[in-house]
Amino acid sequence: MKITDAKVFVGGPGKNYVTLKIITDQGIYGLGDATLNNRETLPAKYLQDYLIPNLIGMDPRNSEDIWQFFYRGAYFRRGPIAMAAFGAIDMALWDIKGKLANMPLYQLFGGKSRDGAMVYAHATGADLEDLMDSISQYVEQGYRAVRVQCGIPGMPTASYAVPDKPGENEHYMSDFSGIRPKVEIWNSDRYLRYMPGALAEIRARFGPELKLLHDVHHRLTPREAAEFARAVEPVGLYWLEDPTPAEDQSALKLLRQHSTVPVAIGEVFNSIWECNKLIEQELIDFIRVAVTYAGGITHVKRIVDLAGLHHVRTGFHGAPSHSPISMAAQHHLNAWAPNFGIQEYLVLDTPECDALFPSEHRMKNGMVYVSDAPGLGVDFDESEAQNYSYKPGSHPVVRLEDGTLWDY
Ligand code: GCO
Ligand code: MG
Repeated sequence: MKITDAKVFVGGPGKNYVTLKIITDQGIYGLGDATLNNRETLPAKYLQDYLIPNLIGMDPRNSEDIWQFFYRGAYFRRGPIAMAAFGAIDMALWDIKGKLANMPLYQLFGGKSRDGAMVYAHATGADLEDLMDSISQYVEQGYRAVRVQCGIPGMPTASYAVPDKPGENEHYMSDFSGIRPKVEIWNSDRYLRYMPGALAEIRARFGPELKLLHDVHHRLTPREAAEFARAVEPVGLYWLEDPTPAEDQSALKLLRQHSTVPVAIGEVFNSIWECNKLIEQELIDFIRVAVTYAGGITHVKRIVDLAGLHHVRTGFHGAPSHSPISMAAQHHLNAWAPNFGIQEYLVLDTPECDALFPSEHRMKNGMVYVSDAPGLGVDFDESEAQNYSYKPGSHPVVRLEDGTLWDY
């Protein structure tokens, strides 16, 4: 069996999804997602210029050897661009393998460990009351877990993932108004004074059963993160996400000494070498990697297995920048993983997105039910794809009030 061709498409409804299609001499094809939010053209170019010319003629069944060939063979390896490109190839090869076996991928991993996988929604508000309304809407839709973010009184601009005005639905993933990022102003003192009380009010309003999550988005120092974690302890958070900038694997030691609040980290990691110490030293409770830019199923499965040895559960990244292809790969891993925790689910389930990526994976009452179709169980309509093209977008950058650049 041989790979005869591979194509890359960039674009989608409101997002620049990077979709890879690998075609074989037996009429079977596989799909992969290489979307690196706001840097989408780079993994696409890496695939087109370097990886695809090598891929043609390879046997798609040797997904492990192909992964090693690209990773070890790159010499300058790792990094989000390369790992997103390898990841897309890997997903597509697993898709082909599943189709050859005529089995859904979760069967190839070891079968189902659960019927449905719990997901969380992202509730956001310009202020606390606006956030309360957003949480209520998700609770009414049947979600059992909600991540909560709101504006901070006195903060000069809106902060991470919150709208400027109540009632606005903030599309915080990409600003398509131009390539130069908008600037958000941040003040950790105001956040530390306000947010613990706001979380306590949310808990009081919604009661003990609703799982509450909160994302700090890398903005606190280790000492501040420890103070915050201790202050929110009575709220009983399901998780505290990215309390410190994620590259420092020792930063969470101080937090651990002062609090038992569960910590989730890893959406920016692209290899096991960025989280092995965090996992082995049991400094985290949830690992947030995504198959999209952490090297695909082959590499993420290794991280999941290491995590399982250390009581660390999965909480894969699922921001709207992931296409339904990588989300499908995660649905299969979530169905199988013995140490599954929760799945972020912010997919834009619009009719346009469903037309571009038809699939039988279903979300109901805050749970995802994996498809039984062979392979990934998601398709890609190339004629629909002709309606979309690449649009440059950016994340905001963050500065302190005196102008110092801070972590977004
Ligand atoms: C999340 C993330 C995202 C990131 C985004 C950047 O937890 O969903 O923090 O919101 O900001 O993925 O592209
Ligand atoms: Mg996050």
